[in-house]
Amino acid sequence: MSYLYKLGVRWPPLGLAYIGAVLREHGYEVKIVDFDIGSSDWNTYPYKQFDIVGISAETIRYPKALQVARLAKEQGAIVVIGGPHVSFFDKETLDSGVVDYVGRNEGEDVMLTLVNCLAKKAPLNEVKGISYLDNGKLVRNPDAPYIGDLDALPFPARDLLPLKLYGSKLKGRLSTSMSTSRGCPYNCDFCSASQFAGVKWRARSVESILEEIEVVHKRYGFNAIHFVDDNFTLNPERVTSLCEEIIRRNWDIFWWAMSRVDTIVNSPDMVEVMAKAGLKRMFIGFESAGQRILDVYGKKTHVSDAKVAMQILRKNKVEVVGSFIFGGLHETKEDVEETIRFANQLRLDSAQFGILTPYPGTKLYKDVENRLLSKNWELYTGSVPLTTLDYLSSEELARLFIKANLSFYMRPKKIALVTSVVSDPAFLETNFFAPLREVLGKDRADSLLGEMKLPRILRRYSY
Ligand code: B12
Ligand code: SF4
Repeated sequence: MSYLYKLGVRWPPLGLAYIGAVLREHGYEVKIVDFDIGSSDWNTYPYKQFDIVGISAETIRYPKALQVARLAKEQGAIVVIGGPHVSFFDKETLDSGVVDYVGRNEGEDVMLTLVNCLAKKAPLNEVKGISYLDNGKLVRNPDAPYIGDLDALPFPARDLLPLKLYGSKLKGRLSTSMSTSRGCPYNCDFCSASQFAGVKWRARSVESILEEIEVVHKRYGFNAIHFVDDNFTLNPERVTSLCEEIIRRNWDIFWWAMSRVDTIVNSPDMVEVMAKAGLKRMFIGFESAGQRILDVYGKKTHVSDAKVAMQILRKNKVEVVGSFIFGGLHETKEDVEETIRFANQLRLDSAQFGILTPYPGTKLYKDVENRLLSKNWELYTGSVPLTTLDYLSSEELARLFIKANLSFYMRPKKIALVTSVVSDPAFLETNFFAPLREVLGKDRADSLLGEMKLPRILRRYSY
């Protein structure tokens, strides 16, 4: 369980729900099982009831996905796996010997074509976007084209999921997730969004989004929505039209979205109408206080925009979750400390500090492949040092990561969050102490945690 799950950030697997909807539309019987929510019996699950088992895996869950694949294959199912990890590591995935097909990138068309071919026992060379082994030799069919018209997709099959069990809340209201666009033109070095979903941003029409909001709001009874688009605000006109229509229809919904500082600064009017239409919280990737570092990350934003964006959001009473990354190859202790101070000065409602993590498919991954400290994918959570850096040791980086979190959250208004995390020793052990020991070795990790003079509540659980 990731710390986000622990904090109640739990959203349904929309990717599987989209694929499920498409397969069902074409007459196939589909079941979705989420082993994070509802059923945790992955190791005793009767996979033999399915002809085909499709598994979704990002990096952290990839090792567990292979365990599930092994069981499904042992029970005679055809195993297909997809998602943002395996799309870039098809060979490694197939070499595991427990996966029959990797579906690369967007899965709806790929999975449907594959399932159609398997059902007809037709040759697979025409199925775009899959990789498989033929007599031990990797066959990587050409990429499937990105889905051009997202409006043509059915809405995710939410009825196949235990929706209410996810329990994510926004300002006290039970919320669920929705996706209104795919792709990202910015191609930041540390993020795989542009490689995975393309640099061309593809957006659904306002009408299609309104129709889905209506279903989620009226049929499923959710009064809050998390928009998971990487760049919800990329086209301010689209957002403004959507918001005006939500206001006109008098829908009482709260919502959350992700954006960049530049769009906020360039479109204050858009923020105003978003707030009127129910926007309550925004996730913004500030990433760093150093312009040089933002430039190295290829983020294409200006540090000077951060405070202006905050003023605009504050004025409209929108809460802000700021994301910060440190551990760039050439970052110094002073650089990181400047980012920590910056995060504390921005008057954010919450902050997510991440250690720069090389996810497959990113430019960063290629740059640091020969500096990796571990390829245990379960450690790729963003809280563990995973590369050697020019000016910071792994201990220093881990120390700065702890300091960043404590300096931000050990304040009277924020302390509840720290308490909820540290009051669970098993959780801290699994998510923080054990990974640090694995990467640094026991002695170095224990000496770091001892030396950190963590507040009593943390120290009590650190050994
Ligand atoms: C919502 C979200 C979350 C939610 C959980 C979502 C969930 N249950 O799925 C929360 C907030 C909990 C979360 C947490 C984290 N997330 Co997140 N998250 C997202 C986000 C923004 C949207 C996911 C989504 O719904 N997409 C929309 C659907 C339609 O797309 P999809 O899920 O990719 O599915 C498509 C394809 O992947 C494919 N596919 C998927 N499954 C399958 C299966 C088969 C068989 C086939 C053929 C195809 C296929 O077809 C689907 C339909 O086209 C994505 C970014 C993004 N835009 O996708 C990041 C993303 C998935 N997260 C990411 C990361 C790094 C994290 C964290 C590590 C962040 C952190 N530091 O804490 C944690 C780890 C959580 C954990 N697993 O323990 C990375 C993953 C990179 C990687 N290689 O692993 C992403 C890609 C962001 C990014 N661009 O870097 N996340
Ligand atoms: S970090 Fe944001 S802006 Fe940069 S590529 Fe990823 S989704 Fe796009």
